[in-house]
Amino acid sequence: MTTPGTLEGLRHLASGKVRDLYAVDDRHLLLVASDRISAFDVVLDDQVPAKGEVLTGLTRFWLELLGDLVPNHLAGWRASELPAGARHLAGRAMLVRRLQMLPVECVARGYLAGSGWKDYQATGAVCGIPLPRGLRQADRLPAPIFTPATKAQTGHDQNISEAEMAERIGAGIAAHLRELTLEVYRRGADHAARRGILLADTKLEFGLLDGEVVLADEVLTPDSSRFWPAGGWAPDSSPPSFDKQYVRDWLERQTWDMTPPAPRLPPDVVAGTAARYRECYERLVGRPLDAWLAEARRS
Ligand code: PZK
Repeated sequence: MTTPGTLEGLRHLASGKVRDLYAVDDRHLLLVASDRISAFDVVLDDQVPAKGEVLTGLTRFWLELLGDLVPNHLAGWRASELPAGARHLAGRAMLVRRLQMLPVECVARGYLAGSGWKDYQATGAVCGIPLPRGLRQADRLPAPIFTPATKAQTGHDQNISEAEMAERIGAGIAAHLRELTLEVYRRGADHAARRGILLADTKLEFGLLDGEVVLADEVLTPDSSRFWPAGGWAPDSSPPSFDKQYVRDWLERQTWDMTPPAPRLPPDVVAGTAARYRECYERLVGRPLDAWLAEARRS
């Protein structure tokens, strides 16, 4: 279906856990979101139907919403805009402009979760940003914070201070990325809250094109962000993620040491997870996922 390395006429460049990247020409790449799913850092053997279309449809929605804030890498998504060998992937594929990627992960957090919670427990701060005492896991922060990280080749990204970020990419660009990331978070969190979803945090990637900062990669998707159902949020807990709740809950009940391979998922867990991804798209975008698929395949 979306096996990496086998797209006709396109050279495979790289694969992440979920997405595959291909060269199109000097100036363009093809970014394909598969139906693969990871949990506890392991890619499962089961796929979640239409998960890739949810990631791509959401990214396209947010990039349009954010178009007045920052230029982005999206160059085409309709079947007619994709390379001939990739038209069958319309809905899950994006033609993107080839950027010089900036080697930092730009993270904004509105709530205390994941590595932010861990750092806070150990130091009372996140990426060197001091926070009030007495915060609990999943607490809302007094204001959203910018917590950059470096891309680790293996394992987890490493949180860094803004000073370290400035050393890597320059103080001017670092300050610009900080403001863009916080504004993307504020707009995304605002929009999601009106649809009953909390945006706990999100990770963005940027690149340069002709000296201009450009928003890249996937944007405000369940794979790059923590979405929590607003109704299920409570401090002092690890709120279930909107999308992977069934998978994690089920895996936690199995006898598994969290090294590959993971146990195969029962059909009802796969179906429940697919329904959650679809619901995530439909709540945030306000339109059926099938409308996105039809639009992408039409032309
Ligand atoms: C780029 N990645 C991460 C994503 C992978 C790896 N517009 C761009 N121009 C140049 N490079 C990239 C992008 C984007 N987006 C993104 N690595 C390079 C990545 C998906 C699968 F294997």
